[in-house]
Amino acid sequence: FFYGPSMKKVVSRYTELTGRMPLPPKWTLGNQQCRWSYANEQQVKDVVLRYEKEMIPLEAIQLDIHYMDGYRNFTWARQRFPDPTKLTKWLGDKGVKVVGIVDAGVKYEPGGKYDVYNEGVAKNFFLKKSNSDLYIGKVWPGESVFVDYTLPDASKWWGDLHGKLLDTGIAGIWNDMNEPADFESRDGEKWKDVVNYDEGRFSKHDKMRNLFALLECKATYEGLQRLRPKERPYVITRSGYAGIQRYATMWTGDSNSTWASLALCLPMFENLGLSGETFVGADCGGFSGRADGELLTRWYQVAFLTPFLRNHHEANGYDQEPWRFGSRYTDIIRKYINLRYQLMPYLYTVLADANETGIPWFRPLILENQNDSNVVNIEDEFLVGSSLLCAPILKEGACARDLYLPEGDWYDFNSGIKYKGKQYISVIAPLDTVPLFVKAGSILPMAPVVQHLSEQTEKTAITYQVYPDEAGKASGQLYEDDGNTPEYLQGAFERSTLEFNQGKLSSSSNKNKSKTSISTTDFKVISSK
Ligand code: NBV
Repeated sequence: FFYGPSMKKVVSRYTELTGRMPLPPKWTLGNQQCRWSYANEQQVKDVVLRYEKEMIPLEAIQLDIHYMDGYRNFTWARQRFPDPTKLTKWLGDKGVKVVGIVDAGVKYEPGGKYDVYNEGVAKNFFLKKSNSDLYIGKVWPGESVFVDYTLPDASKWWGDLHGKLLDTGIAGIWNDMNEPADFESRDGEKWKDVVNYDEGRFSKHDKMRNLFALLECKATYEGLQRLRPKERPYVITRSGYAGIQRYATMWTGDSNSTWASLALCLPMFENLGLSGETFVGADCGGFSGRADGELLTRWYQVAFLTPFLRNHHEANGYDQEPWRFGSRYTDIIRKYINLRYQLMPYLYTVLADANETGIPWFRPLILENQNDSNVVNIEDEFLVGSSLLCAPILKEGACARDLYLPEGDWYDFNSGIKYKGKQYISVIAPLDTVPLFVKAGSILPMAPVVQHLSEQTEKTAITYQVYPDEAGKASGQLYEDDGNTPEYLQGAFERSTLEFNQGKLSSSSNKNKSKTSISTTDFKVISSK
């Protein structure tokens, strides 16, 4: 039982118990692109070149199951990806990282040359039935076996296997199908006879099912830590359990390319955040079915403010990259991805807050306004941190909407118009506009638009947008670190407190406690209209 009484306190205490999200590498906050599947090297290169041509920032390509040889984990299909190291180097030179999928099922291949299967069998690392036979399920590789992650040696072995992928230049791991999914036992009935080691208790699957993905991600995360101790691991998972935030970020699985699915993103992200998992997102544009230009654009107007921003789509021959529906839509999508990169100092600070306190990035209004009965059921607006409020368009054809502004004064980010809070307002929002508001009294640290986050270095000039309250004051925070190593855990970061008063902006930090004034050329005070 977690006593608050504030909701923030409850989330904070809950994550104190189940763990808080370690900071992922900063590049994971950039724009990512995926497809089931980019099936060969040329397709990957073409997509990246098109991103360059369109001048849309791109941080990573996620490779789905077709990069593997016959869906065998930790292998590459050499006929289609002849030289993976050369490919990841080519992409790396363009500032683009590669994330590779790893499925839960391991190809069952007795007498074959698949070393992962052979070793796992020899070492007794795969799950068995009560009669001691291997449990064989059916997934992408056909007949498949699954690791018993409750065996400490099996987990270590699995983690170490990722060296094969890292050696080819893979930067992050995507854990899919880890419910675990099984085409022959979708209800899990067949799994009931599966026995897990479970510290010598030899527990049945009924008790252990929820731990499968958690322990798989733990094994993966710890493997990446051992293999690359100087870099923060990046794992993304489809399934999880209480505490999954310690090991993996998450996306919401196979959503539909529909307006209803887009609308569902908001409560899903909010609930995940309130459950401790802050780094979340959905397949931008939806996974199954067909979006159109309007839906894809409106989806980006939500996704540009979610921690995980990745366009992904199923294997039905229907492309969904940002340029898919023509320049009218591409231009708007670019505008919002650019805005995300501009807001990066603010967003990274919000992420660091989540790491320190457990309070999520993507917040329902009630988390900040617990005593306002008007916000209890609002699930078509959200907050990012406590300063930004977004009321996206979630209905086809809509170019305007009503929304509620909670207590305080709010500046329209687009027009600068200031509104009183605790009231409903109507706003116009043509396709190139998402209703976005900044709470009076806030300061947004901003960075220039870049094509890759690595171009926003420590030397990048941060500028500040100041939104004064009625007394002419504002405050904010800025968190900065190297964005890549775990050294922030040893204090290698700078957290600045920003204060605006009587027309002057000053900053003091954990490194430089005395107040330093910020040059007037580096900040802009938004005057209310
Ligand atoms: O690996 C293929 C897909 C993947 O694209 C998707 O993101 C996952 O959620 N995967 C599911 C398996 C296919 C399910 C139909």
